[in-house]
Amino acid sequence: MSDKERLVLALAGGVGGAKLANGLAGVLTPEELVIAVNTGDDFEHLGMHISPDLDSVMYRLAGLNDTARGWGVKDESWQFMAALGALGGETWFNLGDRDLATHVERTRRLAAGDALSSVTAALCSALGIAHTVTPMSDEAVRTFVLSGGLRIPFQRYFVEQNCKPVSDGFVFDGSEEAKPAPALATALAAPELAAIVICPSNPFVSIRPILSIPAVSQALARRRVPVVAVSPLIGGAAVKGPAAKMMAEQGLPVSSAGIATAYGDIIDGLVIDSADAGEAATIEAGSVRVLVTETLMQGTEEEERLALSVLEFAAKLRPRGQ
Ligand code: FO1
Repeated sequence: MSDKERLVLALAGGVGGAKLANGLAGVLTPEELVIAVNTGDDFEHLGMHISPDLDSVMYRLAGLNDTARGWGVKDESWQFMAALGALGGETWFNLGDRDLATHVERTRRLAAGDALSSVTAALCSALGIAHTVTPMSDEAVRTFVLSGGLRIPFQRYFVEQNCKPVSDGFVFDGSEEAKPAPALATALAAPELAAIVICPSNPFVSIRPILSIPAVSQALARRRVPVVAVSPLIGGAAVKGPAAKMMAEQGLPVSSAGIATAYGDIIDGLVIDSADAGEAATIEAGSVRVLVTETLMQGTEEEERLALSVLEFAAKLRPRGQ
């Protein structure tokens, strides 16, 4: 990447997305990076607006994330949940005491009329995050999992039903009418945009909701810059979450080659783990170039190392058709 042309747009959702987003934030300046986050997982719960993926990214960048649980805040306490349970309240979705403050403050600001992107910017600033973290849209887009004729709201599927229902498909309610949030729209149109990085997130329920916004998919189809995805699978298993199960249910091979198929012609390059090096030739037989490297991220050092490898790889790629 030349110095003149240096803006990276990262698309992220979930825990894997938050880790690479943090790595990118460690090696790029705030002027060089925009992190656009899935809000298809958002929902209204106990009168509050919960944005799980925005929170995962925000907490990781602020160094507040709980590494063992994978979601929420470290050093958490659960007095609110215990008290709520004692009152016979709804306890299927766990809200820690510290985490609760984020949802209460986000909900208050939204009720006062602020857009989700402004609220996110304010929360990030309060937590000392200098990089731009934006929801994919200020309008509501809600993911539903289709299963045996049912339409299950995403958090009911993910948390309450522990991802057990077989997924027949996914609906991103509201996406057709949704516009990209201002920072995402600006990044997609920026002359200095040099690469789009799809973080190692679930392609079906973390990345597709972002791509389901018409202006986003149109911008990617007309792209002048390489799009590089990082596979969320290592050795045929997801590092976390239901990606592998969903792939099998969608009739895709549960492998990084299957991830390349899931993204189709949206991507120019795919980063896969060394454990899956044997799949590189199969993937490259299509028009996707492959980088084989260590993709497991267990701390800042590994997040930043992977971020640098992804950026170097992207700098060598040309977008398709150019
Ligand atoms: N995930 C769980 O598995 N169980 C929970 O009770 C839970 C609560 C929760 C609260 C706030 C938050 O920001 C995230 C939370 N998550 C929980 C994670 C969340 O459901 C998933 O990480 C994402 O939606 C999938 O990317």
